[in-house]
Amino acid sequence: MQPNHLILRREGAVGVVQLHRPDAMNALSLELMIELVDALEAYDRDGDIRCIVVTGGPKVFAAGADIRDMAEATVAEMVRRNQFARWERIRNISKPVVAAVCGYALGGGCELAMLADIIVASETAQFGQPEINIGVMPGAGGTQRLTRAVGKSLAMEMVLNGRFIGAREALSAGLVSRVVAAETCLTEAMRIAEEISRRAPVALRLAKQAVLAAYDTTLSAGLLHERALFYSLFATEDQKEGMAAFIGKRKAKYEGK
Ligand code: DAK
Repeated sequence: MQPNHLILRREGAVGVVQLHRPDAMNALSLELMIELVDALEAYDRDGDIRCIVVTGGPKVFAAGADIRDMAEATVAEMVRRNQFARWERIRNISKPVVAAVCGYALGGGCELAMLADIIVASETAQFGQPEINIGVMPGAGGTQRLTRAVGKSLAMEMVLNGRFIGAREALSAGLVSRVVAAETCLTEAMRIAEEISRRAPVALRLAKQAVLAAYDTTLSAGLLHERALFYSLFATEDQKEGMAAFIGKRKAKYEGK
């Protein structure tokens, strides 16, 4: 069944999810979030997909959670909705995810972009956590992931004062990995995703896991974790294939085995 607020397409081994709620700045309504998590998990299970791209429209990635969904909610209702579980499922996507961000990535939109593994920003991108302007605060990782990415002082300005940062500032602060012209943002993200998708699938997933572990382990625990994952890759056919291909001066053909 086609989702209402997403456009899904695939190019080779890259699965693309485009947020599409243009009349509401791609606000992440409850329905959109259900569709988004389902789509990401479907790509994660799909043996033909090796990398995922998440994008929005040319003017807005996503302007946050849908304020209308939350405006009248009580604590009990928010608890019952258990939206954190849904966000957690995005965090658990095991294949690499690249976000292509044009225009506003605000509140939950910025948090969604930060759940991606790589952010490609267009010159027009604006990142912000403006929840303070509507009497709340980030609720899907903004205070944690943003702080880890850009450091305390800038994160505080963004969270306490609703300051937006543009693409260049996001690049120099370490929030995004590159800035490109608006017209080429999705193409560039697709190019990176396509390149990633040619690499050994099991190694990709474990390498992603290892980098993410750096967020919440000590260096010693992280190094041990990395070592165990590294050893385990010697049980894969892809490791034999990759190394044999290098030595044989030919292109490796990875099967994800
Ligand atoms: N929610 C609902 N509608 C939104 C929206 C949003 N976040 N953002 C924009 N819209 C709607 C506007 O109401 C307007 O609708 P109509 O009036 O035309 O029906 C339409 O999109 C166009 O918006 P504007 O007329 O405002 O357009 P402008 O170009 O003037 O301004 C803007 C664009 C993006 C600067 C502005 O719309 C804006 O400031 N939007 C709100 C940004 C914001 O405050 N975002 C944070 C929302 S709170 C959680 C997980 C996540 C979250 C919470 C909990 N759990 C796991 C529990 C996240 C919370 C948030 O993100």
